[in-house]
Amino acid sequence: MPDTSLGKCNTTNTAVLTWVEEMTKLCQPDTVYWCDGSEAEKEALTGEAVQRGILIKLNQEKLPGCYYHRSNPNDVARVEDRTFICTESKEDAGPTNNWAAPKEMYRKLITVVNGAMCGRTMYVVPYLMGPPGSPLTKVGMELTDSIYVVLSMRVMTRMGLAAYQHLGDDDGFNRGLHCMLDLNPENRYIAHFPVNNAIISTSSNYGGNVLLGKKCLALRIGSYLARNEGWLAEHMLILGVESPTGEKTYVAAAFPSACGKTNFAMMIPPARFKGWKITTVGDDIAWMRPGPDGRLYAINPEAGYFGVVPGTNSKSNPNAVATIQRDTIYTNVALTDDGNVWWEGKDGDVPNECLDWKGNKWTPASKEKAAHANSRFAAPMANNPALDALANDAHGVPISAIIFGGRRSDTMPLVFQTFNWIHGVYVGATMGSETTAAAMSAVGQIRRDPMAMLPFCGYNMGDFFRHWINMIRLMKHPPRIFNVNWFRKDTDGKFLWPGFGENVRVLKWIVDRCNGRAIGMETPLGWIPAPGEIDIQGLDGYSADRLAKVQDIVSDEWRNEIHLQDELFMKLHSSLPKELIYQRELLAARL
Ligand code: GTP
Ligand code: SPV
Ligand code: MN
Repeated sequence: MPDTSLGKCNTTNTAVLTWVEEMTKLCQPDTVYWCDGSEAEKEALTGEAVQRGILIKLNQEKLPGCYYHRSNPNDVARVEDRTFICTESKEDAGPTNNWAAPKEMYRKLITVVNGAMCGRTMYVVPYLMGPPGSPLTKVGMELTDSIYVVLSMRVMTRMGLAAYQHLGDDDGFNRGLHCMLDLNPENRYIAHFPVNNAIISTSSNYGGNVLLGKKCLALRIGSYLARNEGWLAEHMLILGVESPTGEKTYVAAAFPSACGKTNFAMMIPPARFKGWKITTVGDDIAWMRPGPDGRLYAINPEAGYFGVVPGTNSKSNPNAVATIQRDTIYTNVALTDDGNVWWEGKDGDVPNECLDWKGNKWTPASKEKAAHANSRFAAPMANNPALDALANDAHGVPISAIIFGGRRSDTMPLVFQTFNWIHGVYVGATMGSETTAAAMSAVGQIRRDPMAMLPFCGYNMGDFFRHWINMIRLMKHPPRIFNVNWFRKDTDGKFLWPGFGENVRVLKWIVDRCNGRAIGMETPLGWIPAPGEIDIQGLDGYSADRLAKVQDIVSDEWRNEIHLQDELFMKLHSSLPKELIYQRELLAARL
């Protein structure tokens, strides 16, 4: 018997009811479907998506519960130039964000979404960012006319009735409205209203633009709330390191989009590191607040991974390969004729023929890639064989180290430890990285991406640095701050460091430093490993010479680097904390 309660109104919260009614009047959907997060609902909506061609059912023997989706080719990544922070004054959004006055943006978007759901269904999606019962957890409501968004939110968040339980009679939930429209990029807006805890997203159906719990709520609105409430909302993975003696250390790391967070968070140590185990708390977002013991505690507000697919294989990321074997939505990879998926860098043979991410015939002779460079999997974190035991813990995990790192072919050494908190804030604030396919813009250009938050900070970046500096007052035992770079290249353009699972060699040094073991060596940049402190045994053909190259501090490169920081510092001049200018002068003097 079909479940007749599916889709019916399922809350008595008057704030929710009133708001849904208002939005229904505005968007004029034919039907309003209230989601409850149940299995029956998943089955019904998946069936409908397949029937309407929104999802393609993959080979269920090979990939049980897995589905395939293709985006409109004009809609395959976040759109930073169409993303807006709408605050009363432009200064509150700051010079690194697109700004619009809330009144004007509301006026414009009301025209855009007026009647936008005519002939369509509006899904009411209640969700939690964070484990139920955590003091950090936030409730979001997303109204969307995209069944793909509903099914993805189900994977990526704790979606369903649990959100109403957490909310009770309160009206403190994020109001998110998503209208697909016709995907015309000219009507594409990702608009945030931090003061109203509201988001409106139009004319896109892709990832970070439309899964409103992720970048919009957990980072842009989240960072705004975090500043007001005394915590940190960061673009960081969270992992646990277990040593052979059973010592457990938790680490959070900020790398920009498509710069290695998922890979680092799920890494499997090489044979040489027998007895070491890495466990994943989160792969993209960390919410962190000081605990009563003076340490910084982190939760992962998400429930799934929205990961970069190309390059994922049993050598680079075996845990990810295991995670995406079931209950996964694949977007913009290639499709083989036996209902399987393929991408550049997948295990096994290259297919003789398949359909590329646009649905066109592809062969190994084709000029273009079969999978889009920013093709993604959405997989439940519960599938991860290395999921940390505390990944769902309401209190979160105590963070011993924070790691910053960009994608840099030169200048930045493999690893160094900053001298203290404020020096660490300076290193994070001045981070540079080469741009990637995760955003619709040129790829491979160096830009300043402070703390990997350039596209995600919901207020003035200078005030964000101030907030970071102030956080030290709330922590008796602050995390140590490190910087890494997996992407330095030699003169032949080859990576100087093997990366992936071998990164545990660097991580071990970081853990040793946190736990008072490694001695280190002082340099102008900070503390680096003393000779022998990074174990390179068992690294095929790797020499101490190559390690020295990846750690080299080249003065010309650093002169240029300090100079490159000008751009950001000038841009932020009116809000930049003076302490950071002082840190820069100290660095210049040391060099
Ligand atoms: P977002 O989901 O966009 O936030 O990305 P992410 O930071 O999680 O990046 P991810 O782990 O998906 O890595 C992106 C790409 O970086 C991979 O496809 C790899 O090609 C590359 N990568 C990741 N880790 C390493 C590494 O240690 N060394 C090298 N050379 N490349 C790496
Ligand atoms: C990123 O770009 O940092 C991502 C992918 O994690 S998206 O969800 O599209 O933002
Ligand atoms: Mn990300």
